[in-house]
Amino acid sequence: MTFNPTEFESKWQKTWQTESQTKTSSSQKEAYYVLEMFPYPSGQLHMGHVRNYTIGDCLARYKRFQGYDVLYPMGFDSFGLPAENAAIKHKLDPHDWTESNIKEMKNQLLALGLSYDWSKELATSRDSYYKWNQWLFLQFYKKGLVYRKKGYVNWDPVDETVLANEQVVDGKGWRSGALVEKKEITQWYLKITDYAQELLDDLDTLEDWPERVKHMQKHWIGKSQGTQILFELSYDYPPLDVFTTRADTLMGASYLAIAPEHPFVSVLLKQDPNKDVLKTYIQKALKESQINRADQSKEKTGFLSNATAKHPITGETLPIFVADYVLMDYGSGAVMAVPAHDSRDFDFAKRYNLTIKEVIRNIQTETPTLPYIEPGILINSGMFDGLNSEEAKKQITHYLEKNKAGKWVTQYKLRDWLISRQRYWGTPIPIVYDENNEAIPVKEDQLPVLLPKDILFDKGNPLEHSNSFSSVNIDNKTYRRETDTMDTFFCSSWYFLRYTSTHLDSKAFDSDLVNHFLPVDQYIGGIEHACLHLLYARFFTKALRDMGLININEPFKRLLTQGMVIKDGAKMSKSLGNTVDPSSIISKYGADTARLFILFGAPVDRDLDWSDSGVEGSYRFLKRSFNLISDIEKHPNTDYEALMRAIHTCSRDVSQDLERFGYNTAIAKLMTFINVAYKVGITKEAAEHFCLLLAPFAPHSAEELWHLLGHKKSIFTASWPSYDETWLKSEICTIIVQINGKKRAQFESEINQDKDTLLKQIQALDTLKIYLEGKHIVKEIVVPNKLINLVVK
Ligand code: ANZ
Repeated sequence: MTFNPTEFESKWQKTWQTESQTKTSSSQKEAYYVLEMFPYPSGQLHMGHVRNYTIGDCLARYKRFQGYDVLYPMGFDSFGLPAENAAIKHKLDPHDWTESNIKEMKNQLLALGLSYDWSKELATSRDSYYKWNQWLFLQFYKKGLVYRKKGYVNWDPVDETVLANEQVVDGKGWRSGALVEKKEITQWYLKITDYAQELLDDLDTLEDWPERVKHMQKHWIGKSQGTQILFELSYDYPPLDVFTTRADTLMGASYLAIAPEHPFVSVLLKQDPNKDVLKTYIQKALKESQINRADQSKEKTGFLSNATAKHPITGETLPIFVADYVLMDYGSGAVMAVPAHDSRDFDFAKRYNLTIKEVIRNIQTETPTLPYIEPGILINSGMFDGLNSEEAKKQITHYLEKNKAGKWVTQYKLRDWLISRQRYWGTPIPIVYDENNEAIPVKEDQLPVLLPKDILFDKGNPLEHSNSFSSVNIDNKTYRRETDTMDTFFCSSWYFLRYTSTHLDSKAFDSDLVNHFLPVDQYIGGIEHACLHLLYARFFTKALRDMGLININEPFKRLLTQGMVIKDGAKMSKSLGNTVDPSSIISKYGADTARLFILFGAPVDRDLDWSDSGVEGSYRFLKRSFNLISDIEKHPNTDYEALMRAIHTCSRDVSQDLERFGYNTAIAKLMTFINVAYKVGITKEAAEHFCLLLAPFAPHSAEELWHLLGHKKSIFTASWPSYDETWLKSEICTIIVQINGKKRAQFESEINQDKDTLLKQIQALDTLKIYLEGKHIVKEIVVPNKLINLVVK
């Protein structure tokens, strides 16, 4: 027999599909849901995918062996920009382009031997899926979780299109090269902030999530407790509220600063004597990204308005600046500035020659260097002098509350989720507008709102220019359709629910099946999704629970974030030119070699360094296993006990490793077994046992060998082997006995015996009687599991 993986792999892949042994049966058996983050169908699988999916497949196969009813589905996150770019560049229909990529990627996934239940396949760009995006949007709408407001977008004035952040290169449109502007347009938002506190609290229930991911989400939600302070204005305008976590510094406030987008700015733009200067300032500020504006090291600039504010305790008059370092989407978009104790305010005060009043002092410092940003003891603060920062926050807030000038508040950094995209290749938002511009939800029985075909990609949003789409007649009245489509993250926020009942026509999902299979027992994907996708999916789950559609609190019970695949020390990427094409590895060595290398090369959550010699090593191991087991007569067993010890130890260790994602160490143990088997020969039973242990990792080779051993049914219909404890206990070593430095005997003993047990065994040895009778043992020297030297007199 020669080892010819490319031949037998495709044979088994076909058999597995036709026997549909990977189908979820929804039987009485306990359910286990293995899920991997579904790919964008670029058409080309990369090593990151291969790693992600191999890990999942190994788990899914192991769980099936253990008797679970495993749900292991795959689909495609197929809306998004690349299809539109292909349409522009190659004049292809985004739908055709996407479907042909899906086909190609599916073939690659099949070639890896991944055991998906393909009857569950979905693609988010098919109307059978996006219809339910629209239906869900309407449910959110009914619940008050959807609203419209004005927001800023990147606007390419030449292409007349909205750009995603990643399409803005050095401030210019990626395609036109035109200077990108900020444009304020009305857009749709989902109210994720309603769930901020629960999303934060429930992180504690996710015991099997990586700490790192939970930490990132916590930071992203960004809860902070502080004080809202009201400042009366010199203008006829409601008091300006500011958010501060440092109410203790209030007596040191020397000016207020508001964001360029703050509503009060529109008043200043009308009434300020220098409104033209202000206008120019704002135009410039709005061109900057939020990240740049928040950058600590950046020079801070502002516009001094003629409006002033009244200090709520001293009554002092404070100037008001419009300043780009204040962000509109945090707190209230306005701050009280305390230059002595905040670095940004300090820089700003230096630049504009503003009062820097020290009000907090660290007792240890005699001559303080400002800004001093730590807590301390209050000075120059009148009745609050001498208090420490914590106490002062309480007393000052209390004072403000009494005077109706402030209160305790909780702030979150988390913003509502802007889902509008002014693009074609996405889910149309199911809204129409009447002649008064009133938004009216499309009736549920009118879904799906289909994407039109009469589209042109040369300018702007194709949906706006499509005659068949942009206006619609309902009950003899003409309405204008919403032409925004949804952020593709909307699709991925609930696809794991749809998998339970992909082909359901009448509903988004079957609630009973969702409650049966979810939460997902094991979710596997990249750390890059730690915040957005994983947070949105948690939000959807909670919102759908509150609508009574499902009864789970969290979508993903366990989360594994797999490491990256790197080569020559850097992440594999096209731009670095260090990619390895999975298909070329599969056609040269076979899928099992690729899988084995990927799993053996590093612990699943660490980065995996690609190495050609590692791939060859995996290939050699499979070939050695194959040569041994395909011809066991050539390797008759010569030491039954040693073989039994080896296979049962291997069985125990592999089982334990599989329980904790120790895939690399499990494979090392399989390798150890093969080495022993080459020494002591093998039996049919041991060979079968080994095949079962190998099967989750290298399913094709295991299946091929299983059949060569005489089986007619698939190895994947067998159960996971148990190991026999009695073989594990009897791990034996040979102990040499020396008497006064000379070897006099040797005997077998269980490993790791203590000295007294060994002495008893020695005294029972007949051959030693002549050396020991009538003598006195003065000293014993023990080399564990090897030797004992007795000094006798
Ligand atoms: C006065 C003050 C004095 C502040 C001081 C800090 C130090 P965290 O902890 O992240 O919640 N802030 C509030 N809203 C802002 C906005 N829209 N744009 C930029 N900065 C804003 O941060 C809270 C602090 O960030 C607030 O406390 C406020 O500055 C600033 F010695 O108020 B502080």
